[in-house]
Amino acid sequence: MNILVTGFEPFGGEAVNPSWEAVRRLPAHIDGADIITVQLPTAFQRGEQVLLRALERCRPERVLCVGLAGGRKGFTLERVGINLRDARIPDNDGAQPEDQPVRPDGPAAYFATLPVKEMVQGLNRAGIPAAASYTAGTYVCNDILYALLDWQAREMPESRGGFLHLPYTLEQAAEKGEDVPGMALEEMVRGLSLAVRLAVGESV
Ligand code: PCA
Repeated sequence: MNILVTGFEPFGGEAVNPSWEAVRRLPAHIDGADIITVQLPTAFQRGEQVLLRALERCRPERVLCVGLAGGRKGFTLERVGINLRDARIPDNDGAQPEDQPVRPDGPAAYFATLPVKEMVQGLNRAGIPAAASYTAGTYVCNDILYALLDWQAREMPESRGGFLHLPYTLEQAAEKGEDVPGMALEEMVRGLSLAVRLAVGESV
């Protein structure tokens, strides 16, 4: 069993992106599964290119893409990717698509195929605040989730995929003001390792 776990490069003027900081700290193996980690550019076009190349190269049985959702409280496991690009800010290549589809001929949405509820429950049981989410937004994270699920549906329907949004780190949150939620990076790494185990465990 192999699982591809991706994180994003920083964007929107931030110095770090906790998603890549957590992903790059994962071990190479968890519960007998090989973990492949890849950093994605936070850019609509290049992000998809890097993802699709990794998918074709590794043909992973499980894929968990991870991104930052600054302002959310805990981990959020996304249940759906929608066929829409509507960027509030330019991506790292300066592209800012508005009201455009991810795939002009694709379905309106794809549901994540990882066991979202089990993952949320498992995380909560381990003391990591986590919830299911029904919107991954309309920026690069949603784009990547949609592109992933579209590729899996066509090329590798037996594989499973999903998306995890992380909150700000404590340092990022503190910079933004007293009401902004954050989580310690070590806690994120612990939670992400468990999320990977839960994503893989279903079939073992
Ligand atoms: N978060 C952004 C894109 C990259 C990231 O980490 C998003 O939620 O779309």
